[in-house]
Formats: sequence, structure tokens, C-alpha cells
Amino acid sequence: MQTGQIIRALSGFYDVQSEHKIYRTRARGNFRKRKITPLVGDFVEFESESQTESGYILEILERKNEMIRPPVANIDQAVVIVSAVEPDFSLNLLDRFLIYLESLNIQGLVYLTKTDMISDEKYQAIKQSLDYYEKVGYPIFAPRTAFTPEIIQAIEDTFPDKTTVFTGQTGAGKSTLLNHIDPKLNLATAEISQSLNRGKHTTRHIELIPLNDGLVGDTPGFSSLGILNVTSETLVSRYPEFREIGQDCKFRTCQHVMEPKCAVKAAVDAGEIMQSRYTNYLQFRAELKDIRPVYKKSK
Ligand SMILES: Nc1nc2c(ncn2[C@@H]2O[C@H](COP(=O)(O)OP(=O)(O)O)[C@@H](O)[C@H]2O)c(=O)[nH]1
Ligand SMILES: [Mg+2]
Ligand SMILES: [Zn+2]
Repeated sequence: MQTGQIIRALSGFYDVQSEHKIYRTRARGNFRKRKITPLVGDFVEFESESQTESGYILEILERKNEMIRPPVANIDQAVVIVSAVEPDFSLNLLDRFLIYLESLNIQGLVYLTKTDMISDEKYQAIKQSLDYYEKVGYPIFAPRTAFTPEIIQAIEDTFPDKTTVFTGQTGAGKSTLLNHIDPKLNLATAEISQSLNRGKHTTRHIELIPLNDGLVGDTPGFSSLGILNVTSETLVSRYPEFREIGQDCKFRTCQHVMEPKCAVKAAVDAGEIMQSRYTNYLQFRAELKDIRPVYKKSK
């Protein structure tokens, strides 16, 4: 018996990486009866005689977390790709991504693309916003010049011993950046996939690629993002700076809205908490009060 991690799923087969080798496996028949579907990212116990014949997955180890779109398990970190333009830079969308990652206990990193298409002035404004995110715990990669060897190295340096996904809006530049990290990947970028998508349903499955002693997955991305995995009550806990500063609120259960002696509101007024973080929080809260929260399907 060996242990490994599923890096690819295709028509009933699962490719499992174990000690830098890849084994093709199938799920044992009783998984279906137990209503268990192996996911890319799953750590598994498997047996395989050789790399050329297919082996069997015997057991799926407990998942640390599970992303829904795309379906992938055990993610340690997500690089949120945000573009300066096309699509327009949006702190509202960035906050949506980050609160989703917080709910899954995934470390968020933020990577700014398309800086070659903006003025110095615009760049400075975006950079200043992103510096705030760095301060509250999200490492920022915002190169003034795109794809320098230094920035590629810096992002690759975060990969070892981790499962990383690239996420973000469609067209932000996820696949382009991954192609710069490893040109052999040759991932399809916008122009090509746009023409493929026209009138045709493309089923995109995720695959984890071994890169710099870690596993990295490209994802199709989103055109828009609701607020997943959270209720109007738990939203407040998805903000690292609210968690910290909120300890000084008069009420332990303070939601930082109407309550007296709220340290978070005071910090917003004092400019210590970024205004847009708080405004977006209030907006998401209102959205969540209107819609039914999305719960994960029970397994
Ligand atoms: N000018 C410029 N274009 C970029 C940059 N990154 C990506 N693009 C372009 O943006 C489009 C979408 O990129 P793609 O990687 O397919 O985005 P994805 O949907 O996030 O994977 C493509 O035409 C890329 O060539 C960048 O840093 N600068
Ligand atoms: Mg892409
Ligand atoms: Zn408060």
C-alpha cells in the first residue's frame, strides 16, 4: 500500500502522484456504494503494481477543504489573479474571492496583471490599495513590469510542499501567467478559449501540475461571483483585520454595524481599516440577508 495525491481525473481513472512518480488508478467499486467520489487533490491510499498498469484507490483520507468551482480538495493556497484593466480592477470582487478563501481556510495571495496597460498614476493607486491587503495578511505580487524573471521566481517560491490553485476572473491572465512560469504547459489563453466556447459546451476539468516541488492548478475562473459558504452572521469572521481589531469592541458578538463602542467602526473612521473593505462588508451583508445562504451539499 502506498499514499499519494490525485492530480488528474479522466473518464474513470485517477492519476496519483506519489514520491514524484505518477500512477494510474481506479476507484474501488465500493466507493460508489459509499457515495464517495474521489476528487482531484485528495490524499489517498492506493495499491499499484507498476506505473504502467492501473492500480486501485483503497481509501480517501480526510479532506482539509474542498472547493466547489472547480471541484478540488486540500488546497493550501490560492493565487487570486486580478487584472488592472480588461476586466477592470475591482476591490469588491477581490473581497468576494478572499472571503470565500477564508471560509475554506485557504491562504490567499494576490497577483496583479496587465500593469503594462496602465499609467504610472493608475498603477500607484492600485498598488496603494493592495499594500493594505498585504498588511492584513495577503501577500501581494504587483510587478510594474509584467513577467520579469524576479516576479516569476517570487511566485514559484511559494509553491514547494503545497497545493496551489490559480483563481480569479475569466480573462484576468491566470493561464498566461502559468505559461510564463512553465512554457511547456502551453495552456490555452483567451483568444483560443473564446473561440472554443462559442456555442459549445466545454467541460473543463482541473488538473494539478507538479511545479517547483508543489502542485499547481489552473482554474477556468468566474465571470462573476456570488458570496459562497457564508451567512450574514459568519461573514464578519472572514475579515482578518475585523477579527483582530474587533476584539476591542464592547460586545464580543459585535457585527460592527449599529453597535455602540465598536472598535472596527472607529478604525474605519480613523483610516486604519480601508473604507472599501468596510463598505463592501456592509454590501455583502445586505446581499446575504436577501438571499438564502449556500451550504455545501452533505456527503
Ligand atoms: N497586456 C497584457 N495582456 C495580458 C497580461 N496577462 C494576460 N494578458 C492577456 O489577457 C488575455 C486573457 O488571458 P488568460 O491568461 O487567457 O486569462 P485567464 O482567463 O485568467 O486564464 C489574453 O489575451 C492574454 O494575452 C498582461 O500582463 N499584460
Ligand atoms: Mg485560463
Ligand atoms: Zn464592532
